[in-house]
Amino acid sequence: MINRASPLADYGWSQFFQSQLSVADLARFSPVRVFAVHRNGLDVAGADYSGRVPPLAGDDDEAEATIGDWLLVDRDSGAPERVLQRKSLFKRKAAGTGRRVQLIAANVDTLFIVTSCNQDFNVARLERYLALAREADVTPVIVLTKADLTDDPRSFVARAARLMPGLLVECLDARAADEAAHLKPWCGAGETVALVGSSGVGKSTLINTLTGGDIATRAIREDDAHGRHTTTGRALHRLKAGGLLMDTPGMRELQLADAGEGIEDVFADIVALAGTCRFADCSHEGEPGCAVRAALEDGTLDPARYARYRKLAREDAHNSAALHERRARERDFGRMVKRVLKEKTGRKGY
Ligand SMILES: Nc1nc2c(ncn2[C@@H]2O[C@H](COP(=O)(O)OP(=O)(O)OP(=O)(O)O)[C@@H](O)[C@H]2O)c(=O)[nH]1
Ligand SMILES: [Mg+2]
Ligand SMILES: [Zn+2]
Repeated sequence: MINRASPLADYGWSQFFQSQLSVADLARFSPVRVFAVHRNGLDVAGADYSGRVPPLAGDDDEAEATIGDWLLVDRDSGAPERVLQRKSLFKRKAAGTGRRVQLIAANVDTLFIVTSCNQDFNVARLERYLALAREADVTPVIVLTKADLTDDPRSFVARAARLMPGLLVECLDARAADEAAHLKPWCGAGETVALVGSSGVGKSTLINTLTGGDIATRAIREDDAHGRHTTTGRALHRLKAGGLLMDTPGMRELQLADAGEGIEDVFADIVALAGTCRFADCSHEGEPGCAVRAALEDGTLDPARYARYRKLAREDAHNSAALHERRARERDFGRMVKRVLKEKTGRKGY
């Protein structure tokens, strides 16, 4: 539960983070939220501390701070102490040949997966976004825009709702404030939302409607001008309903990396079916007693959906394998360095 008495709640602070602080932490550190990440520092803000702090170095990619993170900052020295455990985390395989993980955004509560009531509506793409949301531990909400341009918004809502049991779907005209108000339950004080969706579906329009300004379009242009890989700009914006909107270029480039669990969530029915095949390692390619084949043959499993699942799972396996390989290489290198240092210092008799 959010402590309304605390101005920190306005930045998204909640019991989840509060419970990570010891009495000693409280005496010495202030919690602050990361608003922007620069090469040489982090822009942070909190109830009684705001400014730029040096980046936090870690021996592992995930120890670094990203946008949306909560940090403890030493009230006297201004030095960052540690990143608090995250509620959720978006990450992706970094650009280039190396396959390091790049952190995109932390502590997002809700992901608005935006698509329109027209030919942009694409089940495979939506499933991909759903898997990313589930993998990041973020609640997905499908937002169907351009409801005003179709005669049949209900058929789009029905198709979206079928993607996953219990999935939340909203359908609206993104330009209309009274309709965007349907999204209020996820936009209130203490809440952090992010948006994904292809070009032209109305993300900027919706952001403008939800923030009551034109900051969204401006922020995007600034980011593009500075280059996507250097800075992320100021990426957290205040929503009219009191919450925060996270808008970073990284969100637009999300790929599946280590999203295995997210995929299994979205396709839980297929995973359950595969669990009833006679052989535990069934490849569903013609083994006897294969429940997946049987379901495809009797029409209870849609072959197109099964094909989309296989494609996502293959892509994920490929990304994850490359990732683990790189992590193992880095570990080996670290051990080698330690060994060499030890030998050296040993010889000198230290
Ligand atoms: N009629 C109608 N037009 C909309 C709606 N949402 C967006 N539009 C229009 O669709 C066009 C594209 O909207 P944007 O908000 O720029 O789309 P975007 O998702 O930000 O696109 P990118 O920035 O390229 O990723 C604009 O002309 C909007 O006015 C809607 O719900 N109804
Ligand atoms: Mg836009
Ligand atoms: Zn099988």
